[in-house]
Amino acid sequence: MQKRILAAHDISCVGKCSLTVALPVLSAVGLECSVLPTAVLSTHTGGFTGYTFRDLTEDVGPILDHWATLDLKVDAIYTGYLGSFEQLRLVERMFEMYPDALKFTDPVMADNGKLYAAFDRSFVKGMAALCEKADYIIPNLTEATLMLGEPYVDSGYDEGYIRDMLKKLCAMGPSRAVLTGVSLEPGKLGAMGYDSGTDRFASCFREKIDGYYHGTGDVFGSSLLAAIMGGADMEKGIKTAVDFTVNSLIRTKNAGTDIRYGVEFEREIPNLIAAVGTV
Ligand code: PXL
Repeated sequence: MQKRILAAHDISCVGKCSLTVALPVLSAVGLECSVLPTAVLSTHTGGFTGYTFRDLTEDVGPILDHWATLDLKVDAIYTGYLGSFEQLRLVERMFEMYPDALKFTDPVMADNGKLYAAFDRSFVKGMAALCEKADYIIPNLTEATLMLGEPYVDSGYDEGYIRDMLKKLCAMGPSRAVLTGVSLEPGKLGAMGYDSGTDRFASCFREKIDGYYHGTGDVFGSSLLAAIMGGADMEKGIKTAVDFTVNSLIRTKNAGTDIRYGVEFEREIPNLIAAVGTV
């Protein structure tokens, strides 16, 4: 039977990120991607001004009420950018509705040491509480330090620091955590993860592509979830997602695309399908 993911993220109409990345990436490997749109924006909030923002919090409760009347089989819940503090509670309710689903949470709220435009410190606490209930979390270094109440360090750390942070993230509740945007040597960037069930770390690093490309975390997260649903262990999942992300970034850079408009991942999809196999 086809596996179903429920993806709770915003729709940014222009500037590829969140649902406009999760839908094509998860669908391409044969997964059904059902959506819970958290907000509709004319563009994402990074690098643009004057964007519209329609918070869909009022619709989320009734959507979940309706789903509760259906006999939905849900294999994974993928949460990302949430439109309001209240939605954190609603997502927890969705977690409770589908106890057997893999709860895969990207605590989207910050990057480069800074919270995104729509969020404040109280949201960080709420997101940390949601992560406690998830099975698999994929924060970047900024989000991880915010949730752990530690100062943000953007360079000069070592592998021990990252391993320690991964263990602390798993101690919050999830059995697996992957940190993105990790750099242990100049010119290299990648991700490192920890599986507390097997007590094993996994990582993959590639050449650092200069420039801050919006939506990169969503390209990574969607491809990691695709690989996991295809049966990959953490090591293979991280490698698949880092390769998909970096190869897409190289295409974007070579095309000279404005970095705000997102990553050119579409033409890398055949390689992702080859890596993941049939889900
Ligand atoms: O890619 C993360 C993201 C998702 N959705 C919206 C955003 C951002 C990052 O800025 O603004 C609306």
